[in-house]
Amino acid sequence: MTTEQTDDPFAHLHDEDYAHPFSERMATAETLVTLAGRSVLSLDGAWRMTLDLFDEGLRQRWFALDETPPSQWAVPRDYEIEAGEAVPVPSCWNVLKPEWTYFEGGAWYTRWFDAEPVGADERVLLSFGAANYAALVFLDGEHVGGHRGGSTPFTVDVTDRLKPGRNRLQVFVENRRRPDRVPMHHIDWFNYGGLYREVGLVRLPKLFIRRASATLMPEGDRIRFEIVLSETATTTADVRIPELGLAASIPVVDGRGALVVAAKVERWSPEHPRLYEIRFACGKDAVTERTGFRTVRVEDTRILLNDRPIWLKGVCVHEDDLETGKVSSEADIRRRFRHAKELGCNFLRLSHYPHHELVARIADEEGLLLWAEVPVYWAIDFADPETLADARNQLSELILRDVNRPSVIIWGVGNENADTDARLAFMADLAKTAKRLDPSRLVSAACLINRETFAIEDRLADHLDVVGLNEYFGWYEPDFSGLERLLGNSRPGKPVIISETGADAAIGHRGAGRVLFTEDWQAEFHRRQFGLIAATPYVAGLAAWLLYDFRTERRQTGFQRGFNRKGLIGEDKATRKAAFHALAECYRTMPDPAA
Ligand code: GCB
Repeated sequence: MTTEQTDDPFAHLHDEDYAHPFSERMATAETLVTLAGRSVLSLDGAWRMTLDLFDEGLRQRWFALDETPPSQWAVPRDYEIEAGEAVPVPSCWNVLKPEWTYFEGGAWYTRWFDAEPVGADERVLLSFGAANYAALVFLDGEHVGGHRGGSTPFTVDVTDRLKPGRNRLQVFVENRRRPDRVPMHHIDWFNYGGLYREVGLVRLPKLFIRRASATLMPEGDRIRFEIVLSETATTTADVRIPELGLAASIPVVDGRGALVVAAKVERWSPEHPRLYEIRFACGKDAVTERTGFRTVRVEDTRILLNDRPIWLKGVCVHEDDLETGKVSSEADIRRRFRHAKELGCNFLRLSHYPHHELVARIADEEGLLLWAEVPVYWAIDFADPETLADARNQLSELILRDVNRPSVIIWGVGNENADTDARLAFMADLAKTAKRLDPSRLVSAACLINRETFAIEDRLADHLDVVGLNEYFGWYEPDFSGLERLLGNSRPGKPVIISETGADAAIGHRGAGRVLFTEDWQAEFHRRQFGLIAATPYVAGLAAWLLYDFRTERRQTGFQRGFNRKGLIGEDKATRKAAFHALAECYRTMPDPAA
């Protein structure tokens, strides 16, 4: 029985199957639509929001309100849109009111917008940059779609539901931590909730370009174009790169087309981040991309960018802000990159989930290399096929969203996951998914150490191009000699990136020797770590943990007070700790491996 099938006004109190009707029509990577160069009507701004701890709104069907005043309702309800708080979108509710800081549950967002009539040859989509973790979308009282996965974009087709004139849009967003989600409930960052990236409305012709990509082939003298349409049409699409004088027709069969064209391009690189404008057109639709061309591959234990060895001087970064939580503005992203460059970086690891879409776009312009990843973090429920489907979908959405970004060179498929058969099968599946969707980039994960042989050995490594290793010798493991032994013992046979290493420091806390939480020990830690790492021939890069201190409930000592303090810069995003200068000096004086 569901609440839909009865007149009993108390049915919702007893119906534990209330969520079932909303499990249909979920947006996935398959339904994702590129917004590159498209005109999007912004639906950001003031919305109304009501917190909902118990999914009461799904039980009572808060989306199916008529808009008559409460006194007219046949059955009294426990919800009124006007009683909600006025909140901005994008935002995270946790930072809007002190009493909402630790709220984990649902929230009903509502706004109205005016729409023109839908033309006969038109599709209308709602687009969402991200909602953490799951979202259900309702238009004028009808359930129109939903999504799960807290950091990837999705679109919902509302062509058949959109009314000319005023429309009421409601989104139920829910951020409960659960053992079967990706990530699961135990994480070392803050679980911000809400509609925290942009929302918009896009109008497209019925036959539209769902995705289009351009990739430089490994030999470097040909570009492969790929296009996917909204329908299984057989037609042709056009591609043009005006600066190269390139124009070609892509044959499209059953809605999909690919073409390889000879081209002489100037390569994109950190020193010379050359971008080209590409225009794809098909029927009445067109998208414009700005992309760059480069190759990346592995040879023995080295990473080659444009066929030259590169050492990745990097730092990890979270999306975390004292005032906005997980909301990133363009100014925030540019500030992160300014700080990373000041540190001497050519590389950032975007931990531990897909960051805002603008991040890779700006990295393309700035000439920074990126590791982008999905939150397959710690003790995921590897045996659950639904969890795998969720992880696979998040990874696919990330790859399809960023496929034209030359800055992204590595897809990360997991972080520090215990070595079980179920984990191996799960993560091998993700590595295969990444390779299938995008053979042009490298796949990595933060792998494990074999404690018996004391070597970098992980069965997952067979499925990866690059072995990531998080290690904290000198911090969680007091002795640096362990690192020396580990690096000396290991024969990984492929490049290793130290995907994390770091130590906590409270700003202004000083002391000599291994005094934890001092700026001095953090600085010394990074110097000693770097000395050992940079001297190891198979190590091809380092992503130091991390650029800024960040909120996390699990860190509660007097020095931490709800923050992970391994930032090289404080949570004010301004105060550089001694370790910032120490690592900057290491990066500055490191010889160029290509020289
Ligand atoms: C790790 C995790 C990272 C933590 C970090 C730490 O290995 O991957 O998410 O925040 O250690 O500070 O302990």
